[in-house]
Amino acid sequence: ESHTNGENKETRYLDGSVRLRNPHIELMDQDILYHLALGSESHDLVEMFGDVKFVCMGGTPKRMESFAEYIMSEIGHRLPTGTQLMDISQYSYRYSMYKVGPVLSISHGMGAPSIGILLHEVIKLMYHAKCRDPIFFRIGTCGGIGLDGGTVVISDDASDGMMNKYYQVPILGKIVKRPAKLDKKLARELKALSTPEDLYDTVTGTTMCADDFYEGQGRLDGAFCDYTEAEKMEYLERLRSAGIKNIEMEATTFAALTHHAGIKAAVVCVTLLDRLKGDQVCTPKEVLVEWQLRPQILVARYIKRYLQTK
Ligand code: R2B
Ligand code: URA
Repeated sequence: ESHTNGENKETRYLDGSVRLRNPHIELMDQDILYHLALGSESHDLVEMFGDVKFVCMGGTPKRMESFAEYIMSEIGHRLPTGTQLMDISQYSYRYSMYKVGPVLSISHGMGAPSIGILLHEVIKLMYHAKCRDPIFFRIGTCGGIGLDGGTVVISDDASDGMMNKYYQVPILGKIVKRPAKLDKKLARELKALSTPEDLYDTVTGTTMCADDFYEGQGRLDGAFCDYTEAEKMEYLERLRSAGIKNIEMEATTFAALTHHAGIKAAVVCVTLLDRLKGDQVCTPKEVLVEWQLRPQILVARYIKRYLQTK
């Protein structure tokens, strides 16, 4: 048995602050954001995070630390004298979080459960801190379908491995399906920020979100494989015909939970390889590091543009 959650209306207050779709939270004496090592009573969340406008998430702590450094120089933000960039969630030993003025840079780990837990807590953080109209970005990596390695893919839609455009999660013994919707206007605005001078392509399309890196993405190089190369190629061609440009592991969860919370969101990933040509990531590390800057550059352009026109 399953049911689909209704569309979200009135998910934000009139001033743009995030309204929680959970009546229990405001009845609690305190809310401990366990995996962030923060709490509504132990920390002054309004003081610490009230000015946050952009939440940028990506898989690894290292990449999100360097994104924080990068965005700091891009927006010309200066830390108060005598202070340095630090991991606010250091003592959670789970996720890393950096704050640079209006920008939060947070690592989300790999896969739906990891980013799902984080999103619950970050959405509550937005609520406790009274952040107004925050915009969420996932800046990540992926496998491309018929795209050269190093191509930037902006998702305008997200589907799971069964080509369903929702995020599915068992709740109280029932499968709940939440529409995995991304902000198409935001995706178009990001696309418009790519330029012919970029030495790589930036494309828009549907992103497939798998629950596994190997069999779940049709790879032949996992510890197990019970299909043939021809079957793999047939599946990838089927994805390609459906407009799927890339495969990663968080897009449906990210799209569905932000949409459910009424938060504008976009997914921008760089392809590490063309899955029509292979399975192993064999590009040298230095090249991968350079490629991983590309989604960051695009999102930084958006943030800079936004802050300038305000
Ligand atoms: C992309 O890269 C990771 C797997 O290597 C996963 O988090 C994803 O979505
Ligand atoms: N991340 C994925 O999930 N898949 C890839 O092929 C590359 C990065």
